[in-house]
Amino acid sequence: MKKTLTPILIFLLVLTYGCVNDSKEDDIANRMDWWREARFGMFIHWGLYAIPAGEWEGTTNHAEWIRTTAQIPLETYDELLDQFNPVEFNADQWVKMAKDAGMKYIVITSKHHDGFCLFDSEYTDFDVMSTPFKRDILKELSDACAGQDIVMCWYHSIMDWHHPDYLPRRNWETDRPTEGADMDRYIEEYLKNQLAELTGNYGKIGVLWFDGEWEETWTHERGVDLYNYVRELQEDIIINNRVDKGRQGMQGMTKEGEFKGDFGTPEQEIPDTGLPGIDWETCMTMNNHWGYNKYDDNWKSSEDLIQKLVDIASKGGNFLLNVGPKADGTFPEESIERLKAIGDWMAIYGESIYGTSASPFSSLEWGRCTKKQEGKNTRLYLHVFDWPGDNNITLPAFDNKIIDAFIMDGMIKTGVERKDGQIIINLPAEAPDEYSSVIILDVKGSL
Ligand code: H79
Repeated sequence: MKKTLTPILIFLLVLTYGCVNDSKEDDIANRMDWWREARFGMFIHWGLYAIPAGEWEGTTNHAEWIRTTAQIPLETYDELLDQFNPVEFNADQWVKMAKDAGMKYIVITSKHHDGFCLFDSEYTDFDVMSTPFKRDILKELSDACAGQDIVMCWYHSIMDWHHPDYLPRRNWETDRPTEGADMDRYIEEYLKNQLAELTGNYGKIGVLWFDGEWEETWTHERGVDLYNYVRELQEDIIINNRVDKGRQGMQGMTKEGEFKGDFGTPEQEIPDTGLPGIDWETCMTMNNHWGYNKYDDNWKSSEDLIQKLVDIASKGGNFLLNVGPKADGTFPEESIERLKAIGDWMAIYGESIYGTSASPFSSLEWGRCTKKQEGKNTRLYLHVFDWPGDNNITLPAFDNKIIDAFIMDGMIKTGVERKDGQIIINLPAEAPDEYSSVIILDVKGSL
């Protein structure tokens, strides 16, 4: 009896394990679905630091780090509270600007390293309710996002230069004694309670984007615990890899090993190649600063930003593009112009970005490629950055049968032929788009 049952039991055990495993992977895929489809989001860095606008006692290279880069004593920094009154702030307008740019989600600083909270928190007075403005900015934004079908997400700094229990202090801070400070209490009674507020009071949240995890007080164990805690608060929430200690510097991908985090976070850089099966998001500024700096005029061109979005999509990543609003509650004019230009491009070419996956070609001298599986066939989007003088572009050889080629703007059919193994697509003399024109190539099967 025993002999005959054992193999059956083992078989059943293996079967159950297989099913459990599969369903776990399905859950992850399902919860990442909207994010993988979205490809493009807006980062917003806003807080008290918008008031000095990058300038402190004659130096002008500051932004959201100003309290540390200008070594401002806590008491002095606290005085900014009385000046925070962004009367021009209009949540619907902000969300509309993101939506019109083709962005699908917004990640805003609920709290940056300075500790100031843009929301009404029960656990601190260092929040927007202590300013003359007295309006919960995150409430207004999350309502606006819900109304315009944009996913609301929070950037929440682990590092905190304001809370008395957070350790370590900055090495130049001599007026804030560490006696009695308790990092565990900071986590259990402050950080976690605020995360409960942020996931409890504003509807469904898409992403929790942690930062400041590199400090020596933040450990792998604390990262795992925080990840599990947040996932219990909202089970479908997506959490970046800066919750744990696995980030590889500014390059941002997660190191090998048992590190938590649903996606990698390259900062101010784009990986050389995509990494199959790995979710990642490049976050980047339009000029040199995250928070508003009125002296920073090193703006990337609209063409550069559009081509960066395409480059990232062609490597299977997301693009989180930053805006640093001014203290009056408006976006810098330069940011508005760039969002509009990107939006005009996305209105025509959005389908070549949303829900696409990485290029099947390793490199293309004239631009980039994104692709979409459509039933049994594959649609390739060929993004031509450098319009050729000889009226055609060449693709490396592949065996799939070619169905058709189109100029995407207007879906105008164009010629395509195979020659010496390569695929040659005919193009009109003039580029249809000044930034990046897209040619669609439909082929049989998968690539
Ligand atoms: O919120 C924006 C910046 O304020 C914040 N992240 C973006 C999204 C940021 N914090 N620090 N930095 C950017 C640059 C600091 C990098 C370093 Fe490190 C921290 C260098 C050494 C410690 C992390 C760990 C990167 C390299 C090693």
